[in-house]
Amino acid sequence: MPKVKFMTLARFIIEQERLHPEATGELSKLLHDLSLAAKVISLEVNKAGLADILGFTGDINVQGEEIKKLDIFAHRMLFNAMDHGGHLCVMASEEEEDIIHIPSKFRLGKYVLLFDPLDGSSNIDANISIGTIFSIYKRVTPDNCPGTLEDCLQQGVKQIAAGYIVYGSSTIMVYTAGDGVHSFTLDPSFGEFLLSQENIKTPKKGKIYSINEGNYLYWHPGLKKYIKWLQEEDITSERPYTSRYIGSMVADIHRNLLYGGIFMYPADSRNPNGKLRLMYECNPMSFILEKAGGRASNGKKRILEIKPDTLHQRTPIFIGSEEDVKMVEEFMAREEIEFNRA
Ligand code: AHM
Ligand code: MG
Repeated sequence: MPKVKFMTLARFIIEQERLHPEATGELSKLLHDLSLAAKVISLEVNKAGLADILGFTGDINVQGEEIKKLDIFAHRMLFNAMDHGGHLCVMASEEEEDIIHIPSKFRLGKYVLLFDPLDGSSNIDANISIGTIFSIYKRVTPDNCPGTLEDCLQQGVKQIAAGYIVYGSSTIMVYTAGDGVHSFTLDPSFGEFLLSQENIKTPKKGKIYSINEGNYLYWHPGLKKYIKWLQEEDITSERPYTSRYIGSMVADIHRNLLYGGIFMYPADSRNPNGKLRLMYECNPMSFILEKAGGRASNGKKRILEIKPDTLHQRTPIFIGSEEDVKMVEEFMAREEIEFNRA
């Protein structure tokens, strides 16, 4: 009989902790609580299509309860799973304008959690994969008071851990606590995340590019040339590339992490800062990709080195295989010079 490594997420986290004798176990508990929230969100995402069939399309259900949009549900679920563990001092979410305070009894923890509860939620009605993204920092303010905005506005390089959950044909959680990137697949029959890939490394170069080409007209000239270059035939550099774009960042980046390639959400003449959010979308995804051997930049500088000013600020992003990201940076830098000379 082949030997199967039956490793639950809970057991894996404990075993990782043993490798670090200085660990207090608090980060492990945070990851565990996050996985619990992910299981409940996953169940709800799977039922999303039934909302119409069962007639739950209004704001009130048959019990007289308010029916929440799925992204609000995911936001509340994460808050409820994370607010009373005692390991956090503050949270922030895409769904809340300001930082989220932790109830007074539990708010002296040493960690900070930022999350996008349900990214790509405009895809829900079409049954397309969506995801949750999270980012964890150590607090920078004194630990005898509640966390502040300063604790949330740290550079991405300071992340202690980051991860995402993709709700696709199966539910997969990918995380790194700095030591490697690992993925776990949810077994729906007994509700456990099981180790599916340990120490994921993304290919140094891929053959896939992912970008919303509908915005072509508004792109930087260097980016236009890069995309055209990807489409040309050249056997030595394995061109033309293949285009794959779901429009759901977690799913697009997850695929490229495994197969190699580049995901781009650039700035353009209509949106000079791009679309995606630095603190809870780009930073955690960049931390994961870098830990898997990839690269992530805003076209000029490493995403993880951007100094944040506000909680919901946006940034252009080019993320994926190292050689591919370097190549688009080169194209844009070259064009910038010509652009400036003109
Ligand atoms: P959201 O945070 O409102 O869900 O938007 C983020 C999503 C990403 O998942 C995806 O990469 C991007 O928006 C797609 O945008 P576009 O439709 O402009 O291509
Ligand atoms: Mg989002």
